[in-house]
Amino acid sequence: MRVVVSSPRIANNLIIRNSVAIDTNTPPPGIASHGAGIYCRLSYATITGNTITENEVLDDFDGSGGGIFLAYSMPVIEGNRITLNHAEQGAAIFSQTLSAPQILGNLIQSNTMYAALPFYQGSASGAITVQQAPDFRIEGNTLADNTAAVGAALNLSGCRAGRVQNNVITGNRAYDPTAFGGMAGGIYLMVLSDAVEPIYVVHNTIVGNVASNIFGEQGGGIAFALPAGSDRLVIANNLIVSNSSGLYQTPTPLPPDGRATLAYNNVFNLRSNYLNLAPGTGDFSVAPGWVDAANGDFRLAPDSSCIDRGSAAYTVRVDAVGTPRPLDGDNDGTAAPDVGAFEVVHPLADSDHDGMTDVWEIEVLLDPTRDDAALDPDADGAVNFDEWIAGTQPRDARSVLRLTIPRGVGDAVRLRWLSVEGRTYRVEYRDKLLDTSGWQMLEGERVGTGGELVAEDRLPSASGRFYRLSVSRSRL
Ligand SMILES: [Ca+2]
Ligand SMILES: [Ca+2]
Ligand SMILES: [Ca+2]
Ligand SMILES: [Ca+2]
Repeated sequence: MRVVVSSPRIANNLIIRNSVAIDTNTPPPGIASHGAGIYCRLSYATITGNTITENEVLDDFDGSGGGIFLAYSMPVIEGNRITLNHAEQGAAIFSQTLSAPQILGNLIQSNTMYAALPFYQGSASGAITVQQAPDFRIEGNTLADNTAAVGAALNLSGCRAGRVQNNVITGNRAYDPTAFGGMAGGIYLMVLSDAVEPIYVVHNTIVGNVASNIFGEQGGGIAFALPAGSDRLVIANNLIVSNSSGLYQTPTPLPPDGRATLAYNNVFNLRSNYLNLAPGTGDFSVAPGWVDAANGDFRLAPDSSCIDRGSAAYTVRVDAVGTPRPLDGDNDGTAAPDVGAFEVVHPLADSDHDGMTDVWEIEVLLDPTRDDAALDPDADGAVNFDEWIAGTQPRDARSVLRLTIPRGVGDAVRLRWLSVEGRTYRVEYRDKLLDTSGWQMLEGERVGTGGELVAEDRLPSASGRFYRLSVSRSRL
């Protein structure tokens, strides 16, 4: 598919087994073959929900973009499965000069160039390669099992601004079949001094990636190059764990190299954690404790020491699955972001101290990070805190506690309301609003069933009577 000067929506397609051979028409022969799955030029494409698999660019000189190629484009690439594609550079996605891609929530797995010496020498740069972007966002993706010589999952060079956040980067391997190369199993960055903003690498879970070669370790997790005078790289709140090694800064011939800002990363790897650089402020090194690493579930276990250990200065508003940050994941009364891509929700915590638990606020789409108890977003007359007590939905005006009192009284008054399980109700009455004897209970307390409840007043006052319904949360 070739897209030029347009903003198409490319959704829910299967794009499979397309092949771009070596381009013999563009002089000099044998160069410039790009975009076997989708080729975008001057395009604002929205590319969502596609499966893009087993596509190949066979040019082993500078072929790029086995899955998707971008030139002068600003696409949103979201929620796709991009697997088993082949190209020399960017086997999954290659983004060329002046493209500003947003790559969100995709599965990018097992992309690489063929390695069959002497014809094919594997991928030179990683599954997603972004070069000289004015800006980019790579967020919430799973990048797994990709192979390339430099930056097996991500290779980001000469970009002027951008963010890599909330990604899970696992099982990628920096490998060059000539056996001399292999740098940055997870992420490779080269940041020049003309970057207009820092490149932010924050809240990623980078685990089990490899960059071992005959020279030793060159950044199983992350490797970066900062020429002298370049310091616009922030690496914070990441889990960099169980990689062959942690962070590696390439030495440049003429020191001093630029310095990256490292902060609040957990760097805990098989061999060296830091090569050619020092730990940053708040960096630490412990086994994180996963939910189920064997099955690829890299959320933090409930007792993980990475909970609430991140820095608010470098956080992202939501985690990889949309859970708001920061939450009080250890329920000690203070909320702070967790390190890595996922925020832990403690079953009892109330991070914003507004009386409603995080679990419930997330379930009913309220904000668990700020006091919104007194708001009434569905305008049904019940504020959020009252809906929490009543067990009704704060974003659904039809869901509200209301006592229905029939007009026209016969020999008995039947009062009705919709009940909720786990709640206890009492109906009370008085004959005059200013009755000094106070409210009298009608019948006993009633336990919510999830259905309608009826209370019957068999001796209504002939001159009129006031009723009220109160609700409380039953004990758990
Ligand atoms: Ca937290
Ligand atoms: Ca709360
Ligand atoms: Ca309401
Ligand atoms: Ca409501």
